[in-house]
Amino acid sequence: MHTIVDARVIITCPGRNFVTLKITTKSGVYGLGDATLNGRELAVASYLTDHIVPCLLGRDARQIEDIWQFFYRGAYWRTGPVTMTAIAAVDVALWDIKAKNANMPLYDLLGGASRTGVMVYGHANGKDMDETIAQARHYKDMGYKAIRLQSGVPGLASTYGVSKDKLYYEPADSARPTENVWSTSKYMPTVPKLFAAAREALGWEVHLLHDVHHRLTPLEAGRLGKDLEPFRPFWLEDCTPAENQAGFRTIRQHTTTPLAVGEVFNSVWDAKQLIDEQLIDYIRTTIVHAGGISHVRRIAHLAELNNVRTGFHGATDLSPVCMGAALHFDLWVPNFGIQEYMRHTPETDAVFPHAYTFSDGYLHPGTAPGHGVDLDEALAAKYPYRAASLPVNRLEDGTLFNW
Ligand code: KDG
Ligand code: MG
Repeated sequence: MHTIVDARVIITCPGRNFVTLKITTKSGVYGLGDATLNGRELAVASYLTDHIVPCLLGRDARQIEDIWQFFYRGAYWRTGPVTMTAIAAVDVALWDIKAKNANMPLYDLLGGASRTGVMVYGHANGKDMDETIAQARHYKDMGYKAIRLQSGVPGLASTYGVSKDKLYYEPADSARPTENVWSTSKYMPTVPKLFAAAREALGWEVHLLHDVHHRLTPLEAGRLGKDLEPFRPFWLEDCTPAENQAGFRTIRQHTTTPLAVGEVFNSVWDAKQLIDEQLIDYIRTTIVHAGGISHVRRIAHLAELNNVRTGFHGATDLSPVCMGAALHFDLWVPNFGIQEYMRHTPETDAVFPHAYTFSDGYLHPGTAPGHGVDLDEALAAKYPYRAASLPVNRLEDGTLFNW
């Protein structure tokens, strides 16, 4: 009855590419897991189809932990975004099945609701400060309690993270990567000005966030954090690349602005020093890119011991399946901080009918058994895969840059 009899990868592009794993058991119950890795969708699809599915068929779907360990420890080549995204898809699909069999919403199976809703933040983007503030007002009017502010930088033609879309966020804009130009000296003074204007326009009740997208050195990040302190930011995100975790000690020595990191992490090992030494305040590692619920749960527990809260990545390139699973996790996890929420297009929402709802700045995962997100396969088949890459950055002298 619990034997896995089918596991299939479904790729669809209702505006952007999404990869979904569908696992079915002998009794006919199925579960869905997101396997989308922006710009590398086909690599994960191949990893699943060629290496995981043949080992999954015939296993007992109830043995989530053993299956997770098999694919993690048994792979020899451990961790990495492609591997961990593929493992996450299996893990989330199996949790979905377990919760459906138990006739429980996933959050109940995890330990029950710890809060009535999940506070989310959206992105206010603008080509300049005025446009960003106008967009932030719009989010506030929609009920958002937290808003990320990103603005174009005078003198730079385009800036990563400042998308033309307003409610969605899609930086993968062409098959071959677009090349943006970056200047730290042009960027640095713009952010405190933006925050000063935002406090003036929006008041002090609303939480304000900013994403640096890994563009600064630790010392520069410390300076930016200090410059932002008077405006009480909720967090400063990805202010420096985190491969060198010790670099965050420098930032901590210079600022009390809370720090958020981890959307590109795929394992607890990427964050261990940051969390152990309390060098960050929010861990952003997502369920889809870090081995699923089984592994992110370990990261969250380690974080809890060190006063670090969760703040999961939730841009438009994470599918509704990931969002559904994340919201169940968020509703349960004791050390929840905030959840990013950039919406999906109506086409995507139609392909992935879901139980989660937004109201007054909070999302709720709904009470449907499982994670509450489904996939309309017939509709999905109408949107074939389209290659799209994330941009790269160069400095003004042409140096390829991405710290
Ligand atoms: O795929 C990459 C995007 O999801 C990323 O640029 C989004 O930085 C991001 C964010 O914080 O949402
Ligand atoms: Mg980010």
